[in-house]
Amino acid sequence: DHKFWATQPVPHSNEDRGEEDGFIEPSKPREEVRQDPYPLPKDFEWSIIDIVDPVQIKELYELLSANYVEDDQAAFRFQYTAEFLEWALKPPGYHKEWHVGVRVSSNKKLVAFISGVPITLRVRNHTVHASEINYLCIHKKLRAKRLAPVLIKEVTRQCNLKGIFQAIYTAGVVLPTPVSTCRYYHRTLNVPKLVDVKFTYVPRNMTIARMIRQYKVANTPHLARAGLREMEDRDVSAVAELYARYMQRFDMVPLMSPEEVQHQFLSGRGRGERDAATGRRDGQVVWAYVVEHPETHKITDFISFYSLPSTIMGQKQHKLLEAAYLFYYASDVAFQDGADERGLLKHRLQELVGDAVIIADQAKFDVFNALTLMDNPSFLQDLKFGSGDGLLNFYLYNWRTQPLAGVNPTDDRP
Ligand code: YNC
Ligand code: MG
Repeated sequence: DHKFWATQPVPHSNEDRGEEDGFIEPSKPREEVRQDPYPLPKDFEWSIIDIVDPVQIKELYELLSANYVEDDQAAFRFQYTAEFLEWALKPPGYHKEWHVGVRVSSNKKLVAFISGVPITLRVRNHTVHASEINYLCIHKKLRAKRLAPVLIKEVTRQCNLKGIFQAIYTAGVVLPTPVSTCRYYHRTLNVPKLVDVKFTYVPRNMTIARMIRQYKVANTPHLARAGLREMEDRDVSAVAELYARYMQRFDMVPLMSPEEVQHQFLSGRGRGERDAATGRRDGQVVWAYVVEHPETHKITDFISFYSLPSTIMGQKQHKLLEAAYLFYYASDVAFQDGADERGLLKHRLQELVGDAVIIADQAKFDVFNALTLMDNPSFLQDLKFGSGDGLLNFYLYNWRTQPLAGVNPTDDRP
């Protein structure tokens, strides 16, 4: 049983979702929201983390790199970079009060964190102004002390004070009650390293040499001649329109203003010139490309991915697993009548994401990851992504809706 979650405005089972989409608890006027912070155990104090301050971002980076999410075997742990955190936590309209830290009172050491950032979601036919909750982390020495519920209630209070009463969050763990569940898929790039660090293995009846050939990718993107190029500032409005139109296909999507498009796809592109060999920039977090039609100069497609390395634990030779994650994409092929039925969209997405895989390989990523969401299931297998053992559950706070098309975690394995 869930002592904490039982008290929260979330569906307690799929039968508890009701007929009509909408809130579970009504919003409150600001003066009715609790005004004082929730009490912490003695010796601890609340601390708003100022992400603009290099000292504080480093403290957060250090807390997460030692204590954040690990895989089930405790072989890999996410290692968010300072640049990544700055990108993730400072979207347009962010509130510094939603970056909630806990420090030890005596020495001010940062020992816990939770964050929210504003997001506008469309859930089926409703627009929901919500908070995206992420980076909940408690130092390993303070686990299982019921501190997580206090952090969650405090960030909820901070959201409520800004007039936000709904949230979206994801977790590997199953809580009451996922609105959707996705599986992770992995596209091997650096075969020898992934085998060395036991991210993958050489199957029986296979040799490493054959495996290297199997996962070899081309040197240059196939759509280069069709107008594939890096996204630039001048593309923001075209990409925002293409994104908005394409995302109409799905039941739960973030709606993005041009400012948000600029932030999500361009603000994390790093500093200075791209490295001649890898195409990477210093501190680059996000890679975004568009296809500009050679004659009409219309932006017909866009594709993006981000960099999120993991620490490899207990390994001498390799310390860091360089992983690229498929992010958003869109293609105007989707708007042609019958494109889905004729397989045109599937083919185009295969080219587009296949090129992202090539670019990531050039940029020396070891693996390219994707979830079974959006149109991903249509091309994952053809692009040699293999199903992983990780699942990601999606949750909505204080919002009722029927479960969303996703994956049944028990029957989607090939
Ligand atoms: C989790 N991931 O079930 P019950 S994901 C939510 N999300 O409560 P304690 C979680 N709840 O079951 P610990 C959770 N994990 O008794 C556990 N819980 O009702 C619940 N790991 O608390 C759990 N980061 O403090 C139980 O547990 C209660 O010391 C137990 O701390 C948990 O960011 C944790 O995986 C996860 O750092 C902090 O294990 C700790 O174990 C840790 O005794 C490694 O807590 C890092 C890690 C989680 C990544 C993420 C999304 C978080 C969403 C939080 C919910 C947001 C709700 C919406 C709020 C805004 C509303 C508005 C407006
Ligand atoms: Mg605890």
